[in-house]
Amino acid sequence: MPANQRLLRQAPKPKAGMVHFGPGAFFRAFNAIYTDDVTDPISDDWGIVAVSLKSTTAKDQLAPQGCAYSAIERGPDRETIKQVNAIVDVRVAPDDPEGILALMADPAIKIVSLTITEKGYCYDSASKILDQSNLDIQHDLKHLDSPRTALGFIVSALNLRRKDGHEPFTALSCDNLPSNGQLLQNLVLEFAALIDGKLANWIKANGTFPSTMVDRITPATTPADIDRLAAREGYKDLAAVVHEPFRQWVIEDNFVSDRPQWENAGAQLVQNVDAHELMKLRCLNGTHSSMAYLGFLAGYETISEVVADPDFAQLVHAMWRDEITPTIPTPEGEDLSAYCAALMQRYQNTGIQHRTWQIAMDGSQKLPQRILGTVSDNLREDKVPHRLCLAVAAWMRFVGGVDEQGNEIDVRDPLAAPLKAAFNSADDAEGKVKAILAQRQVFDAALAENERFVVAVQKALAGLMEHGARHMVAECTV
Ligand code: CS2
Repeated sequence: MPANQRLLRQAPKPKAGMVHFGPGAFFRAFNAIYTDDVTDPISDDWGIVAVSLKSTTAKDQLAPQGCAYSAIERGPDRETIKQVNAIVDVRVAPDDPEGILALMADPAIKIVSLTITEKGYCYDSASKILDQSNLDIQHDLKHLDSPRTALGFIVSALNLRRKDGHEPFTALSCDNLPSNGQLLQNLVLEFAALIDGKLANWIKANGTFPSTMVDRITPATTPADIDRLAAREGYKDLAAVVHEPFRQWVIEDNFVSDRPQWENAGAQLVQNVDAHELMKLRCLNGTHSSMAYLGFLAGYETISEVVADPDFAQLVHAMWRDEITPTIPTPEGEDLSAYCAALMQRYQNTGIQHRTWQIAMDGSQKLPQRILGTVSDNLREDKVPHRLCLAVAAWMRFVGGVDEQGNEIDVRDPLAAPLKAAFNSADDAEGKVKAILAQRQVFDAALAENERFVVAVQKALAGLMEHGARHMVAECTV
């Protein structure tokens, strides 16, 4: 069945006011929908130019459809479909970096937003500073006119705006990182200072980098989703996305100039996002990653399958109750136990097929802010969070690359090779744990050398290797 280009092209498009890096499923199911919901295509100039840093996939999917696509909202027993028209153009950075820089230098662009995932920030997650050993960063520092990284594009475009006498755009990080705006600002300033100290000072004085908390569960779209949509609607939409009904966007209200009225679609504009972000990263992403590794090892394919196992559901409840919520302040307007109860219902949504393998990706970049910070806070209170330690051990077993049936695991992680080598450098759990804890990009020295933590993870890994994930989860529920 051909793409129904006529159907997807009918809507008028707003003029471009934003550039967005990272046009994957999450952005299309989240930022683009919030923007679509509040933008009048005739009178508002909030169209989004979406930019991929590497892959041509988003362009291949969106461009033939005039950048329109379907967002499929799936509840446990109901599906609704919305056509989204917020994207006005889609580009691939390596095809035309100069053209993208020229666009970003244009004062009509008020906001540059990012969903580039943790590794897109090219930083050392333990020390939080720019990773100058990253080859793309090295390239961008030398070739500012044809960058490869989001940081390179932002600094280069801000440099052009400064030279042209324009104000900066607001740089809006929408990735799952604590104080993501502050982190982005620090990295941009560090990068800019390596180019020109005056540029760094100008950005510091004039630019803004609001932090945000973003939340909507959005699994990768599958061919079956596209076929099901085609059977229902009569057109084949290669750019379609599937998402849960829930969404939450908390944004620090600190923009250089105007912005879409996202609050009219329910976004919360606040003075400080940090408590919201901590709650979301630790309660949601922390248990998501725990379920991803333990669930994958136990042979479960999706999160809804994982929480259908009463032992796993019990484990997650116990993590929230004893190990996670005691470490976080309650954000204004939230109730932590209601938040966690709602999370469990979201995980149970069988309309959403969120694969444990997908969430397990890039664990080396995710673990510090999702789980290890919580572990450290517990240890500071003289408590050993055994369930989170079991999740850390499951991650170690996962990156070891062989599942409980002896099959190879397709581990996707920038540190996959050193982690696998560390796992294989010893025969027993004690040695494996020591070798992996020595990875300073993931574990800070204080945690890696905490004896109670080391022993808890060693015991958990030994148990996983001997008895398997299901057994260990059942042991850990009380
Ligand atoms: C997930 C997140 O893939 C993952 O690592 O934990 O993408 C999660 O679905 C979102 O953060 C929910 O807002």
